Amino acid sequence: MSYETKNIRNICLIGHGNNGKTSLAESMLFCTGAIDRMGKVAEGNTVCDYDPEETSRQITIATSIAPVNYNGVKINVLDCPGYFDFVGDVLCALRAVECGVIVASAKDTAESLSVGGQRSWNYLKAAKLPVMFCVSKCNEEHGDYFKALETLKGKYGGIVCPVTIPTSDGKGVIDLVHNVAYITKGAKVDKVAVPAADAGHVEDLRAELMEAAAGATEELMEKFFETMELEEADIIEGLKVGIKERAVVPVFATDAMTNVGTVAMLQGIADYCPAPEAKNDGVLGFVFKTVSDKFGKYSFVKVLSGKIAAGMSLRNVRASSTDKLGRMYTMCGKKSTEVTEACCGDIVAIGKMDWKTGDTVTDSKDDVTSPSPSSTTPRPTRWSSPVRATFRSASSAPSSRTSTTSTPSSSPPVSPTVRRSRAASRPTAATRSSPAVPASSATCGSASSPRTSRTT
Ligand SMILES: Nc1nc2c(ncn2[C@@H]2O[C@H](COP(=O)(O)OP(=O)(O)O)[C@@H](O)[C@H]2O)c(=O)[nH]1
Ligand SMILES: [Mg+2]
Repeated sequence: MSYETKNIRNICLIGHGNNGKTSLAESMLFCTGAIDRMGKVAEGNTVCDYDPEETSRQITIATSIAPVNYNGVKINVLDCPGYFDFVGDVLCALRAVECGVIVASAKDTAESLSVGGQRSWNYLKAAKLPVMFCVSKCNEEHGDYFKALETLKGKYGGIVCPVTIPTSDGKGVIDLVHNVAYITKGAKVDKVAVPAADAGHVEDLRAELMEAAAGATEELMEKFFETMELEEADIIEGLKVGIKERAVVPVFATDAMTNVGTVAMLQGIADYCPAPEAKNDGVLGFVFKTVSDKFGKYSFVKVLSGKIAAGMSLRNVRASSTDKLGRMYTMCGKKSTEVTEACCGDIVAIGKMDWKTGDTVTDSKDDVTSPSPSSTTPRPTRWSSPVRATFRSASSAPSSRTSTTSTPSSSPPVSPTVRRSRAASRPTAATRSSPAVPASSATCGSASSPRTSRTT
């Protein structure tokens, strides 16, 4: 199936380990029919945690990609590791997405939002990427969505606003924008009227949402002040603009185990997440991840301009070599499906290329410059977690993998906004840009992961 740029969304799931990112990706695949049986992390059979190290430890070690086709929109979901030993892979993922979804647990709210959540927030802020929150495990015992929401508001202020909330009976979620409930039965979802038991609460939260959406533009604010209400189309417009500008941070409720809230969240991503920028200035791609394992060697490329098609030859700017492309694939975890093209904004895996993470590839003979690193990058600090200790002692891999190489360079993930503004200041039209190449790009997403232990 071929897509247009306007129908592509690239998001990453980040946040504290164990908060439910991999399970949410699995639920997204299940609810959209990409898989007919839902795997479980504890059983080692999820799409995204496929490496033996991951299945045995029941944690995500390297970023996996799950393309989710939701009503004609291709949502490339990048499921990132939660433990910061593997932060290199998280930073690589940030360079390929237009929005970061921080997954926070409705259970153990304080813990799940403190370390991992705050770090994720800092990374997204430095990358100037829009943020969404997903409060997971809403149906788990002691899971409390509203407590998590209050904690988020306390930490990040009034820009945080709920878009979906759980129904009081735990059977679904209420979409506050459209004022409907999504009641979940297995993979199926019924859209019904808001249950009477939740109606009063919903009214208050909708008023809050309207106010947040109104703040996105002056025009919407004026409309809002006239009637103290906004129409549905205006709320949507306000959310889209506000999210893109990081002036609104929406919060979604999910429970991956029961698939509650998953479809409503996919709808929200399709509706409010920015699509990649559509550029047609020759072919330009950025290698944000390289994997070499028993399943094959793949270079994961984000298409920044034009279209990458099978049979093309592209010039690797770093290596000054022109290479004929190997076979192209859409990857879903470890499963590869051959494709013949990838449109601007999409992510494609290209087999058997001698490329490295951080490389820029192009069809142009002109110089392609990479913007210099911004000084705003958060430098990931050393983080000693129990996992690291376990990992070191249990793994046959050299300990250097987790000690220094998972701490990437000081170069940042560069957001499209930064790229655009930098591109605008460049002197010649012929010069095109790609995200910054980290000073130690060869380490980005590499040595921290056994799955990508031969990553270059
Ligand atoms: N009850 C419940 N458990 C969940 C949910 N999401 C994840 N879990 C469990 O929480 C644990 C960690 O989930 P995982 O998806 O690996 O979290 P990640 O580290 O953020 O990717 C696993 O045992 C999951 O089965 C949820 O929505 N509800
Ligand atoms: Mg995971």
